[in-house]
Amino acid sequence: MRAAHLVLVLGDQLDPKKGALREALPGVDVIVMAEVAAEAGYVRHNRHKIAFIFSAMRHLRDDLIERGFVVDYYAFEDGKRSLQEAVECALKKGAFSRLRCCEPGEHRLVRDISGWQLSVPVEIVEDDRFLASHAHFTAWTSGRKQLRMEHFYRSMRSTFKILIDAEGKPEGGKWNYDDQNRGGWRNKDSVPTRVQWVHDDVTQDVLQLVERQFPDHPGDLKQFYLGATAAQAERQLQWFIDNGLKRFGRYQDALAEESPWLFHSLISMYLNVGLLDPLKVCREVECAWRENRCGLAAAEGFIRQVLGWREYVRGIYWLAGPSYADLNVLGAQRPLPTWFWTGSSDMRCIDVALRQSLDLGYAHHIQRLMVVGNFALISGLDVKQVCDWYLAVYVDAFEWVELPNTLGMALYADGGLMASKPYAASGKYIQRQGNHCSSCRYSPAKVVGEDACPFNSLYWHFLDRHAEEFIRNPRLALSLKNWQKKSKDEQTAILAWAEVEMERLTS
Ligand code: FAD
Ligand code: DLZ
Ligand code: SF4
Repeated sequence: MRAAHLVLVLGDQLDPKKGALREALPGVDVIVMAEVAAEAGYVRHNRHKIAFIFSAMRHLRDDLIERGFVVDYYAFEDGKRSLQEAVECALKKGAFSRLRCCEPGEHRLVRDISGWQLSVPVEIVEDDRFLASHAHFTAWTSGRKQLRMEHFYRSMRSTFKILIDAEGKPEGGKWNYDDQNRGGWRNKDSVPTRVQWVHDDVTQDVLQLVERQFPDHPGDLKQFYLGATAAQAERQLQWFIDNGLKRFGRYQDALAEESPWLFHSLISMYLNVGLLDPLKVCREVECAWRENRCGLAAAEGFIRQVLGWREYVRGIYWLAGPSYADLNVLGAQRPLPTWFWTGSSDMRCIDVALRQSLDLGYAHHIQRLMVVGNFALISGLDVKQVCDWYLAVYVDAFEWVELPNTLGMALYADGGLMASKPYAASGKYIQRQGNHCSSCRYSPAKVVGEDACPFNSLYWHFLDRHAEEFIRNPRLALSLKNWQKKSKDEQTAILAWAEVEMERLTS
């Protein structure tokens, strides 16, 4: 029998068969888990996120104890301020040959943990909750001029044989059915009611704790809607496959007044903390298609998100290194408006997205990218402040996934490492994708004037002020041409109005 290890399990590493737990021995090793102020407070995390993580941690603790492990668990009100403090306290309680820990999902914590001076050595094992290991992603990047998601996604489909036919070709003859996934919301379909959980005593205790301890954080816990166990996460996935998947593709990019989640899966938070396994998720969705329970465009559209985007952004985060967070190639420096914390901008699409983000910790992809992110991009909001806001408000936000999506995809602050063009759009796009504009005080058809949709003038201002940087990008040629076709007088009026709007909306 080998010497005992102290095994540190972080709040987003809750798969009992993976990470540092994979080789843990019941009856020999001791597991340490800690709810600590440093992790709960490094940004103003949404209360849903803190409650979800604490409750899921406590459920895993109970599960591990049932499997025969000793778990040294520090609850928030035990007062341990940092993970290091909890680990030092746990080390004093036994004789351990080392501390084992799975690689955290943030450079900040990797740096911290690697620097701990403890009475035993620290061993950090690779995070095997992802399909593409660091070596896999690095090998894929080798010799490539551009690191486009689509190419990575195709290689992942082939490697894991997902939606691949007997001859090794993509099912249906095409890799990507994105052209069928852009429907707007016209109120023609009814949105199914979501799974409602009856929260057990563990979750009820945590909800009260979070109300008590985090009064200044966003999040309306009266609406707490998350499960906290792998079984609940699996039920959410099954619910989605039965009720959402069929229409997921068609309405993937839709924006609706009626529902925060439309036909989206609501599984990102479970995947990100280890309550769901990404490969299993992809296989179950593939299986639903093979059994004729959804169309190919829906299954492919969904699998692309999990097998493609999710693994790709993680690869980019680790490849780019800690300095990625400092990039700001467009020099965006306007302070984040205070209404990001209240949802009172007076722009209907933005306020709907902000309020659900603050109250529930959830917004779907198009709200994050084309509504909130688009506004931040075209009005030149400070990149760091925007990224911190995204890291704080969303239940599923961990830096490895939040940063590339926000800094790279939404804000184009990495100059195109991730996105082949900035995701900038005028009010017309938002109008086409949904029904917010009909209840807005602004008109998406107007560019200048008190009732003009602010997205319109800001969009042209963005293109104009960065024209030199964008001129060589073929994907922006048409937009720039449309701008240049306008008369000088019109351009002057639009630019002047955009400046008035930027000042008013961001001061
Ligand atoms: P669905 O729409 O049902 O998609 C299915 C799954 O695909 C998601 O659960 C998620 O695991 C995966 N996925 C889809 N798109 C992406 C993507 N671009 N990157 C990574 N995974 C993806 N996702 C996070 O998990 N955490 C974040 O902090 C986060 N921040 C984002 C910030 C911005 C600016 C943008 C544009 C996107 C961000 N995303 C983030 C990606 C995506 O918006 C969320 O994963 C998705 O909205 C979660 O809701 P869902 O589970 O209902 O997803
Ligand atoms: C996000 C988070 C929060 C809110 N609280 C804790 C905690 O109290 N204890 C813990 O171990 N982990 C927590 N986490 C998750 C960590 O911050 C996470 O491991 C890093 O963000 C790296 O992904
Ligand atoms: Fe948003 Fe403009 Fe439409 Fe108002 S008019 S909802 S601000 S896109």
